[in-house]
Amino acid sequence: TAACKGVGTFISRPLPFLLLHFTLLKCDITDGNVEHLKREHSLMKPYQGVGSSPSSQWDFWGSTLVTSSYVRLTPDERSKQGSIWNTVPVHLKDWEMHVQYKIHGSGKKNLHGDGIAIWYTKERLHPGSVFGSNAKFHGLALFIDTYHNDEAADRSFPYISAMVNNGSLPYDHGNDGRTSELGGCSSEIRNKDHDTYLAIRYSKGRLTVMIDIDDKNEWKECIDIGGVRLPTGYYFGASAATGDLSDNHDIISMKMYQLMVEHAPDEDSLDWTKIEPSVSLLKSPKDNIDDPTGNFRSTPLTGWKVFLLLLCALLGIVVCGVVGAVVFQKRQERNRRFY
Ligand SMILES: [Ca+2]
Repeated sequence: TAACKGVGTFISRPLPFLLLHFTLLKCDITDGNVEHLKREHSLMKPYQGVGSSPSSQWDFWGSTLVTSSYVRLTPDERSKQGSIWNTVPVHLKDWEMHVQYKIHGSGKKNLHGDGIAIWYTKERLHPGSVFGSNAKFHGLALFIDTYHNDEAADRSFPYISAMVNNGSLPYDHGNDGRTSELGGCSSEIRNKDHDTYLAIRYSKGRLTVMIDIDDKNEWKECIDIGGVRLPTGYYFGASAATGDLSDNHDIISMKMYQLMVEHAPDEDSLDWTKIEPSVSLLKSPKDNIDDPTGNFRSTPLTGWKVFLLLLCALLGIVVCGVVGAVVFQKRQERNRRFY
């Protein structure tokens, strides 16, 4: 069916990818995507030419160290800041970014910090106070926050959260960005023996963040919100910072996939570079699915769905029939006894 046409294309993929994508590509998440790796927006081993040549597609800054097997944004040392940025603006309307990373260090529980931020922003290579980058950014940020700044808050760390900003809202480091976050989840991502993964999907106004921390090739949902508006023409990046407490903040890869999604002609003719980053929080993501103006189109009833509905209805009728018959029989028996 049209709603599930992406699935077939993954069969030919290597197994880890097949499994990763399979769980993400449930037909109810988006209405049919074929993914393509976009090399110009991807950062992969052995990171050839990163930062050193004029034709390089990634720049780095600060404490960032590029080796042949990882990009270390900060070492496990105090007061470091580093970032890495794609030099090519993204002109895709629907995309999925997979980040493979590792946060590790000698600090024991609650004695490590501060974390990594993944960015899709107008600004690039703009150092600042938010995980090494600009606080009043334009666009999307995803924070992998390993240190509990606001101890009064009732949540466990590390905590992953998302924020959309039009440049007007500063991220508040003191309360771990709680006042500006759109959603998030706690996740034990530190000091794992294996790499950890994060997938950020943006399609038709819906932002979905999935995590894979157990090395089992299974995505777990962390964030799913609708009504998110992001322009094209922004840049992907990653940054990290340490303070009094520290960690190694390593990016292993950032892989960007184009999602093949159809848009209405009037939507397509808009100048997507002019969109101002925003979120309409008036509706829940679930409401978005049937919203004709919204950014997420409802999936038509496909063959197997109709079949399931009919099956349920049929089962219902059979169950009612059986129960009815049993009740009727019991009554008859009772009546007979009294006669
Ligand atoms: Ca924090």
